[in-house]
Amino acid sequence: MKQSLTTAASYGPRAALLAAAVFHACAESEPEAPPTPEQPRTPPVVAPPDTGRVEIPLGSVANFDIIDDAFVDEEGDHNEEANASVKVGQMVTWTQNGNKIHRVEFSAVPNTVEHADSRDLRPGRTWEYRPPLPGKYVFFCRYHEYMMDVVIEVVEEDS
Ligand SMILES: [Cu+2]
Repeated sequence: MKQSLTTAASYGPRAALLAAAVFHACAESEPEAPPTPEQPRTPPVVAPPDTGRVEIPLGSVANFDIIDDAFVDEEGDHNEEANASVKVGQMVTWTQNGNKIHRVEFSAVPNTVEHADSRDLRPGRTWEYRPPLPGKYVFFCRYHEYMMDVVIEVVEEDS
């Protein structure tokens, strides 16, 4: 009994070392799996230059930047000083570069025009709107009372 215990003890560590050595050798000689035809690599996505700003949607004619806590027009004017002038059907956009949630709503639109609403705009989102009729459109942020009275003048398409 004593003999077999001694034998086991003397073989034990050696066996463990051997196993470790074999495992190590295997791990080192394991070749890197080459990409197979069955698993094609995803083509690289061409990312726009990272300016840290939300990209203005293609086709935008007038954009309002949303920051905390203002709408900023393309001249850099804020809130009630901000404005834009577009033609009927042209695309007006908003880029959400703030950290809060904002929500664009119209407080004044021409008669018969529906009061549009962006719903919640989280940071990084954009919203676009095409005024359907000429006239004066006024928008504000539902969540921030200091973000208000921004005017969009909309004129006939051919004027
Ligand atoms: Cu807001």
